[in-house]
Amino acid sequence: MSGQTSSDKTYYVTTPIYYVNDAPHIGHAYTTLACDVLARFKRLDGYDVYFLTGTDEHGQKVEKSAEAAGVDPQAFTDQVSQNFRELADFMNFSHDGFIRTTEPRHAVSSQAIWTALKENGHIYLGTYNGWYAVRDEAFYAEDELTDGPDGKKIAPSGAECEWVEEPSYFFDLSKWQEPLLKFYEENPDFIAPKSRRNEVISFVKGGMHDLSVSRTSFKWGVDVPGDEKHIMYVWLDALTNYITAVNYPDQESSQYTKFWPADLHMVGKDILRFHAVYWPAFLIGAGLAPPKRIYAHGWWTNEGQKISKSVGNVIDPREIVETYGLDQVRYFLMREVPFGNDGDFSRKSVVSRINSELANDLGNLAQRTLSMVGRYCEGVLPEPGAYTDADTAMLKQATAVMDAYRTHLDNQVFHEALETIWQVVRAANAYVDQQAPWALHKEDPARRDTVLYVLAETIRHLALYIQPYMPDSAAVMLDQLDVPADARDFTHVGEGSALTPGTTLPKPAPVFPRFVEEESAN
Ligand code: ME8
Repeated sequence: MSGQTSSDKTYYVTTPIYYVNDAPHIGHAYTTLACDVLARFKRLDGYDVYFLTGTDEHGQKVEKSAEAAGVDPQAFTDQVSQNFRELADFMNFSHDGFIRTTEPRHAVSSQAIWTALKENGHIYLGTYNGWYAVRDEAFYAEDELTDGPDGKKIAPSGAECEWVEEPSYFFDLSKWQEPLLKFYEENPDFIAPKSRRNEVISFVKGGMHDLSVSRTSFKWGVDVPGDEKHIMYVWLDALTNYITAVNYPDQESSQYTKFWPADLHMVGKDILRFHAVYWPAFLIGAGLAPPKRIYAHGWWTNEGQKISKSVGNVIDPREIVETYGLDQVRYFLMREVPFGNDGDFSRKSVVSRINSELANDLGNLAQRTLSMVGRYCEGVLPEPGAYTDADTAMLKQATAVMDAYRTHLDNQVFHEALETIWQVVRAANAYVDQQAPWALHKEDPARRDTVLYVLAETIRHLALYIQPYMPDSAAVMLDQLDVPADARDFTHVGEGSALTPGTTLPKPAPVFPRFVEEESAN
């Protein structure tokens, strides 16, 4: 990636901050999971990581939800924000920070970026006349809308729009076409995947209107400095969370100098425009560095249907975790869909991946290897003899994964990284079948020992690799091989940290049980 400097060993990754008007669902879990995998990977790879998530608590949508619930907006957000923290806990997310936009430090930071934009001549006072969709918290031009039933105007997202006419401050977005196109050109990795980059470029080439960045008709937001009749547009406030969390406006602070610009803002495709167009314009306009990369992933459907509260098919992450197991769900979400594409959540596919890839391929490999160590070697890891070509090839394939793994995750190709790891799993299963240690047991115990040792070393590597995706299961596998806690990061890939022959291993237990459907299910 471009633009990396001497602080190469730091990594700042963020999720969107989620609106508190809704219960957390699988889509939110998905985005944060992807960031969690990256954060865990980078920590294991020696980086100083800051992984941020949080909640977006201002704006008309939240104000209306609070009103509907009959509570004051702050009490409402306190309560609903907690649901997102709980989601993060039970999904085993390893975030370093959880930001809420109603925190006092965030008002300071949002007002500071506003002031910088104003001082740099990018904000002016006018009147906004136009269409606004509360659900999207977004303004739309007339020609983007269609006519819905009852003569309502409908945004491309399907949200209803209302006509807004009020005094407003504007950001001079219309002047940003050339600077942004130049920025995209000079930073070809800024927007990923490529197809999304092309979409953004053609949007910007189409020309942009100035952006209304304040509202006067409701109160739930950050006050505009110097003009308290106005509150800041919720997206300007929301995007600023990424710098609030690293201590902006204190640009001298170690947190800021260490982590800004962020390495990656992970978002869903629905909010790419805000991140890839408005956000770099705001930052550059305020004299700040834009983030290094925005990745817009695809959209989940449920058994082929769009997920929506009104359809009543929202997938509750807690329910699926309780049904299938946490690491199983984490694996499925990262493996099922080529990252970046839309994907379908199908229970049949979940079960199929659990049973074939986790239980059969990886679980069985570990279980049968460790049981043979138990049965044939009294649970003591045997001493290997001289390696054959097949042994060397097996070990080489196991250690060689690391380079490809790094590249895949630097490009956010999560499913390919897993596929690379599973090539080793399949090769190891083929190796067991070919070497047949059970047949060697009587005839050639020395050779049997070598084969079991090579397998144990291969499993050690597999367990190291799967840690970012399935941390708990990986820990159990590493415990079963008696790998010390301080020998589990990626510097321990390779033969320098090979298992010590003669170690007594704990009694193995299956890590990935098969999922058995209830009788009533078909
Ligand atoms: O947009 N499939 O918050 P939000 C995949 N507050 N991902 C999904 C999804 C689905 N079906 N549904 C939601 C906001 N997501 C703003 C963000 S950031 C400065 C402000 C995920 O609660 C996906 O990451 O509506 C999407 O971008 C995000 O949730 C939207 O969350």
